Amino acid sequence: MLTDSLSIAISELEEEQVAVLVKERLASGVAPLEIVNSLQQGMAEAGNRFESGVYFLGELIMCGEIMQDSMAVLEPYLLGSNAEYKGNIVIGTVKGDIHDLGKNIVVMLLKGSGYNVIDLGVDVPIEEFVDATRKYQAPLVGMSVLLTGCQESMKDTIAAIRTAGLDTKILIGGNYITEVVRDYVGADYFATAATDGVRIANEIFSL
Ligand code: B12
Repeated sequence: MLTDSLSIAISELEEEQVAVLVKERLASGVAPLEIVNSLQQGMAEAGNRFESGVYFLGELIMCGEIMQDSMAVLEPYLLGSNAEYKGNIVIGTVKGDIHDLGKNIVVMLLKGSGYNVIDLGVDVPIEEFVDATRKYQAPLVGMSVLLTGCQESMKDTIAAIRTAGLDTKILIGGNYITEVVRDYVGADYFATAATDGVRIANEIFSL
């Protein structure tokens, strides 16, 4: 049961109310990531309604658009300003999956923490991950997945990176990822929140 008014507003697709609440919270000093969390919880509820047949694809699209508008407002607060350069990270949403709102938040936070992020976008073919990892000699590759059906393409992508002999750590993220998924697809780390992704990246780059 949602109790946060912002989570409720986005789950109810109340576009104007979401915009008002995001601005109000920023103005009253609420941390931008806390605002992202509220939005994320509301979107998960919209997803549940979709799953149970209360919402249809149109509502899901609308929900995504409201989130995108909110992120445009939050972006300047999430992108830190003068972090020192730490290194290259390749990131993308795996083949077959076009969800990118969560990945884009991770990209923003990593950039704000000083990383040079090579964002390959969504529905990324296996070879593109392999080629970019090689080209940028990235010590870390991030992969996003929200569709359970795309676990196999994530597994294949990771296998291809390993087979190519590239010396890189692989971090997977998405809201349903667990240790079991990490082990199944052969990744090194997993995260279900963008902030955990940044913490893991910092650990890897300080090794
Ligand atoms: C918005 C949305 C859409 C939008 C996406 C818009 C966009 N540009 O991304 C649209 C309408 C396009 C869409 C389409 C579909 N969707 Co959809 N969608 C959602 C919804 C409601 C919200 C996702 C979201 O953006 N959340 C907000 C962000 C901020 O959260 P997040 O993605 O979890 O990301 C956070 C973390 O997970 C983490 N993270 C994410 N990636 C990464 C990567 C790394 C490296 C790290 C460190 C961290 C990390 O950090 C983020 C911030 O903390 C979810 C519901 C849900 N529970 O997630 C369903 C959901 C994911 N969709 C679902 C489905 C079924 C579909 C469709 C198949 C529907 C259809 N019949 O066509 C299509 C698939 C299209 C495709 N090929 O990919 C299902 C998946 C079910 C399953 N088991 O696979 C869900 C779970 C809904 C449901 N409960 O049924 N969807």
